[in-house]
Amino acid sequence: MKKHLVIGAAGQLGVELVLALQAKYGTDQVVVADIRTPSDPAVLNSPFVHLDATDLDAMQAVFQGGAYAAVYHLAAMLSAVGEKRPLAAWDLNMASLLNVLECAREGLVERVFWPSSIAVFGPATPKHDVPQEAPLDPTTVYGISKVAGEGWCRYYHAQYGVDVRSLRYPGLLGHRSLPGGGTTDYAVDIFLSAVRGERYTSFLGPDSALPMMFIEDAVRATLELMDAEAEAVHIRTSYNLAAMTFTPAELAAAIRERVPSFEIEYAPDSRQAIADSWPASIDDQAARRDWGWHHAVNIGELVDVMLEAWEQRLATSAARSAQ
Ligand code: AKB
Repeated sequence: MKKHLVIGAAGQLGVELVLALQAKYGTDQVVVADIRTPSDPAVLNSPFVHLDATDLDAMQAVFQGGAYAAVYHLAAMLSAVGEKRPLAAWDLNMASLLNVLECAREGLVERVFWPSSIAVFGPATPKHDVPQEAPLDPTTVYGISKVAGEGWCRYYHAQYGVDVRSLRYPGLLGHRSLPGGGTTDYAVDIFLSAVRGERYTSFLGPDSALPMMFIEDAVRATLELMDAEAEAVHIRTSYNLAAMTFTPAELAAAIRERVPSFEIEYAPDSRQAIADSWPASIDDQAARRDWGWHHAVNIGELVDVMLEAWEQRLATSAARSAQ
C-alpha cells in the first residue's frame, strides 16, 4: 500500500490531518515532515522526516525514500506574519509549492493536496456569498502567493497532468494546537482566555464578520476531495469552501451563554485591515456539486466542542506540571 506524506505536519492543520490519516490508513502508512519536530506525541507515532520544503533536493530525497499515493503540502507563512516578512513569506509559500509540483511532475507522487485560502479575495470581491469565479485581488503577500499558487496548480495539471487538488479554507478553529500568524487566529485564542477565566482582548473589532470552519470539517473536506474521482474534480485552481460566518462579538456572545463571566474588549491592530479586505461569506456550490461537500458543524456545536476540549487540555497540562 502506498503511503501518505504530510509536509507541515507540526502546524495547526497538519496535526489534525495527520491524526485523521493515521485513523484512516494506519500510523505506518503516514509519513510526517516538517522543519520543526511536531510537539503532539500522537503525530510522532508515524515516521518523522526533518524537511526544509524550500530545498528541492531534500524534497526529492524524501519522495525517493518511499512510494507515496498522496502528499499534503501545508507548509506556509500565514497572512499576518507574512506582512511582517513579505519576501520570506513569498519564498516559503512559492518555492515549497513549486518543489512539490516538480516532484509530482517527475512521477514521485500520484496526487497532491495544497491549501489555498479566503485570502485570495480582496476589496473588489463581493462581501457576501462570493462565487467560485470571483475577482481575486488580495492585499496581502500571503493572498498573492495563494493566487499565484492556484495558477501554478492549474498549470501543472493542464501542462503535465499533475493531479493536484486544492481548497480555499476559511479561518480554521481546532483544539489540538494553536494557529500561528493568521488573521482569523483570534477565534481560537478567545477560547483559551475563556477557559482560563481571563478577559480576552480581540485584535479585530466587534463587527468583523469572517468565514470560519471547525477544523474537523476542514480535514474531512480535504480527505473527501482527495478521494474524489479525478473526473469529478472540475476546478483545478482551488474550490471555495464554507461552513459559517461570525463576528468576534457574536462568538463572544455564544461563549458567554456557556461561560457567563467571560469578558471581551477590542483593540484592533494591523490585522483589522486584512480582515476588512476579506469577504464575510462564501458560496461553495461547486464543491457541493462536484464531490458532495457539506459542512457538519455550526457555531453552537463549535463553541461547545471548543470549550470542552480546551478545558480538558488545560486540566491535563496542569495535572502534568503538578506531578
Ligand atoms: C489566516 O488568517 O491567515 C488564515 C487563512 C484565512 O488563510 N487562517
